[in-house]
Amino acid sequence: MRILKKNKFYITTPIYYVNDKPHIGHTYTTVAADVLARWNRMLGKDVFFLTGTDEHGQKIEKTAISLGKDPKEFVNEIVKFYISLWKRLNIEYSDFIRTSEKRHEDVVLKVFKKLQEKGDIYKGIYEGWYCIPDETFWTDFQVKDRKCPECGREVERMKEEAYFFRLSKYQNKILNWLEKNPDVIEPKSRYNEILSFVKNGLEDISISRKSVKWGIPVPGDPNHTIYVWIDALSNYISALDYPNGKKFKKYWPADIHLVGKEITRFHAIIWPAILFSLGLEPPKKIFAHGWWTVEGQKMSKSLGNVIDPNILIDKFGADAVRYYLLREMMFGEDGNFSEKEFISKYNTQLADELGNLVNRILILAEKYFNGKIPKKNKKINKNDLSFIGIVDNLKVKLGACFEKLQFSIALDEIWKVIQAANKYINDNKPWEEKDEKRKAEVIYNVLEAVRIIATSLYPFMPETSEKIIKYLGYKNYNFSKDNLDFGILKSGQKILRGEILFKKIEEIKENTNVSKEKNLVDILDFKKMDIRIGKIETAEEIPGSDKLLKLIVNIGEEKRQIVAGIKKQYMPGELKGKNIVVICNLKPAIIKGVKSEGMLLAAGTEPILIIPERDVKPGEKVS
Ligand code: ME8
Repeated sequence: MRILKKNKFYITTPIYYVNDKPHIGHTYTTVAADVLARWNRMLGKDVFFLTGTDEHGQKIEKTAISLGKDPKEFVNEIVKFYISLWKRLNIEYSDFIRTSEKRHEDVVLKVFKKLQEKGDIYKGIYEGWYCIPDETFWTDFQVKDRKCPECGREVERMKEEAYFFRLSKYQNKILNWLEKNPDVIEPKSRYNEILSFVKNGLEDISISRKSVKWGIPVPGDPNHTIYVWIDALSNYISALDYPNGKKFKKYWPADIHLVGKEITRFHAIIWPAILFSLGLEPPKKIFAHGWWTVEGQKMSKSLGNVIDPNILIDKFGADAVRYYLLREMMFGEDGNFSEKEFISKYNTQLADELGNLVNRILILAEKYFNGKIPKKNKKINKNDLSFIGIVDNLKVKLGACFEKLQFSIALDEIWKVIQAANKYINDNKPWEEKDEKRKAEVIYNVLEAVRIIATSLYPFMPETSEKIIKYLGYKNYNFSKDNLDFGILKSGQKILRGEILFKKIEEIKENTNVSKEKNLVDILDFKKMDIRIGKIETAEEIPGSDKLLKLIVNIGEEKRQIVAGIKKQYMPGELKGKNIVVICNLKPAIIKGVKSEGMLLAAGTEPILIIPERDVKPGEKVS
């Protein structure tokens, strides 16, 4: 049987690491993919939209261990945050792949074996910078001044046996592919970057690690696990049941891999090389979008400025979040998240312009036409040609924008129609119109514009679109591109007046709620803290310091040296034998030249130690 491929559309997001909960960056890519998937469904295509999670590797293994959890148990907990967020945001994916699933692991093993059979894998020595306490290898690119980028401690040059993939063998093939397909990587700046990187020469890459246990073992050599490149990238075909699955035959090659700009090389060089080695076609497009910063700064846990999309949804609703993310930032460029800007866009564009338009016209139809869609005139009044032209042109403009993934421009175009409709009502003042026919005509035209606006907004704001369509009296409605034509709205249909679409939000002054909330520690952050009872074994002064004492504290299975600023309150002699509360899993710090491997909990500006009321064993967890 021949499989009809022409009308299919296969779109993917990166699979996200589950070492933490999703933030607006992950949300952005997934919402953009959902918008594109919905638009392609509107075009009548058979869409397969894949997202998922990247669950193996050292970082996840370590985070799990620091929480006293088995990695599988830990990833099972975190993945729920992704699944529930996507549900709240109405992400209609076709499949959600997890790299810890058996179906994925089976395919990764097949891929590895095929590359081996092809002669593209060999065993060699991987050399890199190694952080001994962290048990992590780093590349030259990641290490500055011989310091571990994670903990800041000195790294050492180390060698490890590893499997390598012959990336260098595919240099010419990749170069040819890039040169023949100048649009295959977008935006253009990324394409140029990749092209010159490939021209400079490709080196073979290591594809296994001995030091990582939480991963898929190399077939026939279980001391090694398969490193992220092959494991993660294979998700795009494992979800399709490569090599023999029907889905694979139907949907591969991917029409578009949406990724953030930092993983472009990974997708535009390593992945096509693996595919060439497997004898498969490369993806048709890789689009690398830009990065969100928050109030001008990089989002990071240590800065405490990571934006939790759930808080935004609680406050503004799922559609407003989807809208803001895609309207604010040009797809492909970087953008800045600001709650002030969010509220301003929400109030002016969603509440004033869109919300008011819908509300106003429904009120007019209710008042003058008994809550029904008024009669449509057979012939268009020549005074309305310009307005109807604007509305009717929208579908062509949208088509062009979606073709180029210009989401924010598509929204600009929809808003031009919303503004034109508001202006048309103001100019024609149907409430003053004496001629009933003309009054009907004006109100019909606006209601029809509203139907087209709702249809065009469907990929971006599906809940809002569905509400508007329901208000226009539809029970079943097909969100399709054909329904973007003017003149389809049926006269006589009974309209509904539901709740207001977007209630205005009061302006929040400088200290926004998000910035207050961003200082809140969630349960996951708290669980990460290892807080225990410690017994002070010795305390001594630190020469040259009038505040600090050096303590040796027994925290159960080990003793820690801790530097504490309590000299003014306590004499070293009185501290011996005291039980205190200690945070045990902080990175060691050097204070006044003395190493400190933990922190005491104390209260007040002249800190007084927090001491348990009764005797508790050293090492006991504080919860
Ligand atoms: O890289 N702005 O996973 P990850 C915009 N598992 N987008 C952002 C962002 C930001 N500030 N931060 C993250 C991985 N993203 C690998 C991918 S794919 C085979 C393996 C989005 O959890 C963006 O899409 O670090 C970025 O590429 C992705 O999240 C990285 O997610």
